[in-house]
Amino acid sequence: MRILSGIQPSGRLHLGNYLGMMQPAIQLQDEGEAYYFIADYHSLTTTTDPEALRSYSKDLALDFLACGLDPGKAVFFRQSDVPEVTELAWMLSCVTPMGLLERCHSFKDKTSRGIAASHGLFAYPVLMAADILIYDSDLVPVGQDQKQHLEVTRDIAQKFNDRYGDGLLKLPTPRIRSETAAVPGLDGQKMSKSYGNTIDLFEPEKALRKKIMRIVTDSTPVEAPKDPDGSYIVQLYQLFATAEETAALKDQFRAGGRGYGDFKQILFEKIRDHFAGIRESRLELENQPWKAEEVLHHGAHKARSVARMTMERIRAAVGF
Ligand code: AQP
Repeated sequence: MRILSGIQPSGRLHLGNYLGMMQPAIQLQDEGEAYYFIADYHSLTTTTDPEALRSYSKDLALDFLACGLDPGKAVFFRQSDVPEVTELAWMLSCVTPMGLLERCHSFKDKTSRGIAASHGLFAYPVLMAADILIYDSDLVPVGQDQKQHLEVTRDIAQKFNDRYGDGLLKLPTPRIRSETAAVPGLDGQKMSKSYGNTIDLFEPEKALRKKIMRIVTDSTPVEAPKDPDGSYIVQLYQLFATAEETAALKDQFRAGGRGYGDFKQILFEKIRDHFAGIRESRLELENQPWKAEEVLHHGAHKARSVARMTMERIRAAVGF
């Protein structure tokens, strides 16, 4: 089984990215041939500063390794080190109906928030399809927000196969872990870089605490009982706590007598402790930047050789 996933270097890694994609992907590296990549072509749709892009890419490589990506098990590479993927994207574009892309929520959502409506942003799902299809991927671990793009990938692959030959491209299956499919941000909307509501994994401790203190709550007074079910504090806490710990926190909400500040402090300590080991590994890796470069170099070589083989088959099929 081949597993594939990617993440854009368009900002700092946040809890949504980690729980929705990175952690499940890393767990899956034991179950098949894993291909994980830094989606730098994709991030050109939103990241316009070259220095920022370079720095985010470097950070993401360290993040992945610190979080447990094992280069002995997974092929880890930069998307732009496999330029064949852009050739496949063009070929896929030629079988993709405009209507299919026009229906994509992500484009409408991003342009409604002021991101320039470039052709790249519109055609993003086609490049994503190429990313997946060029490696004959079976399984794609992603968050809920990518479900529609996976459906588009399957539609495009089917159209390509209908035109050029059955079985040419493999139809992938998404793997969406229900508990972490849409991690809420500070304001309860989906945690997202472009909503400015993220909690970043590698934020310094003081900044992390400050962020958590900004989680939106209602104005119930300290002494009054509080509803745990609608609380974003509880929603985030349960992602890191045991069932018993979550039940105990909910009881404290219902009992009254404690303010939201206390509960935020409990959440802060939980997150801080949960990531203590990962943060330490990240610091060690920062001092050995060549390690990540080496891993990416080897990964690019392996990924590119697979992509080239696919493209030989595809180029012949379209009549080149
Ligand atoms: N809040 C989230 N909950 C669960 N999964 C999430 N993902 C992102 N946010 C959440 C998953 O992270 C992976 C990487 O996605 P990406 O590189 O496309 O980043 P993104 O979706 O663009 O992340 P953002 O922060 O949401 O960025 P913008 O602001 O650009 O939309 C994907 O698998 C995604 O599902």
